[in-house]
Amino acid sequence: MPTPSMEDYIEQIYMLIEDKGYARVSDIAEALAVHPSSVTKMVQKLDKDEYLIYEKYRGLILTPKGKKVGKRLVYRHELLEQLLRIIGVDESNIYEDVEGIEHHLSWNAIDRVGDLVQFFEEDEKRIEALRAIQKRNEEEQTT
Ligand SMILES: [Mn+2]
Repeated sequence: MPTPSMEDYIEQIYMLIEDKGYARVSDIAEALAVHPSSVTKMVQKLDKDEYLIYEKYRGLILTPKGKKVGKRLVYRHELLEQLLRIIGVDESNIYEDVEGIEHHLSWNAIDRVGDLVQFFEEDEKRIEALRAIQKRNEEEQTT
């Protein structure tokens, strides 16, 4: 099982490769706001754990295991963003909130969040009903 920090790296590397076709140490460092030497260290660990293959001058590629995990991590992040958006969390909080919770939910909980997002998306009226409750609560707070 990857640690939260390993998950952040695998997630970023997967997204970089999806976007640009490659993931350089410098790009990963920038995306995660960490020092390149930390990236090198982590990439070596991820290589040892068979999530990727790292060759100093040739860059890195994800193994099938790394791709599978990366895909799930990106899905999890996007799903949690969808959830927070649906429940009406301010857009400016969404990214950081997801970064704060994503590593701490079981895959079982993620699957159930998936059901909940689907529940709202299948019928616009359900979102409207939630918004009505939120409006009522806000009005109660200000009176
Ligand atoms: Mn994330």
